Amino acid sequence: MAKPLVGIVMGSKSDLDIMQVAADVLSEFGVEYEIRILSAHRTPKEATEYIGSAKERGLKIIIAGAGGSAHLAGVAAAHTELPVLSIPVKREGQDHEALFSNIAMPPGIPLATMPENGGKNTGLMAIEILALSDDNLAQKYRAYRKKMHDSVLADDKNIAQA
Ligand code: RP5
Repeated sequence: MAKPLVGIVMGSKSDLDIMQVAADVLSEFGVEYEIRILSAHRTPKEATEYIGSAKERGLKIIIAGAGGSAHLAGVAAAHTELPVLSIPVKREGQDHEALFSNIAMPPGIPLATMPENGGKNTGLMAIEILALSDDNLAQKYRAYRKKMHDSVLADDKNIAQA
């Protein structure tokens, strides 16, 4: 089995439905990943140990997701030189606090904040980054984009003929 390249970490089991979407994208492209539940607040030592050792364990990207104050992604960015992609988790009835928290990082510690609940595009962004140094993955990604392109043109043709 290939070594995991992406670490997916979330603050709570309740974030899993959102984070699983990113994991499924990685699976679709055959990219191995780790998936963990580690909280910046409830398990701070374990969370920072996991993130702090990610690079030497061979991971290339961290995807971190949390809701509410959503400190996990920012804390992750502070503990690694790897790119960290954040998914702000937003539930019904909540405001945009997770998103606002994640875009308010101090200069010097970058965090790539993706859309609220944006599991799919976050998974695809990880694929784009990994594809920069993996021709096989780049080819798969090109095919994915072409399929999407062709499907829109097929829809267009159908609607024009209706
Ligand atoms: C955050 O608080 C978690 O990431 C989750 O989005 C939210 C609620 O957590 P639970 O109370 O459902 O465990 O830290």
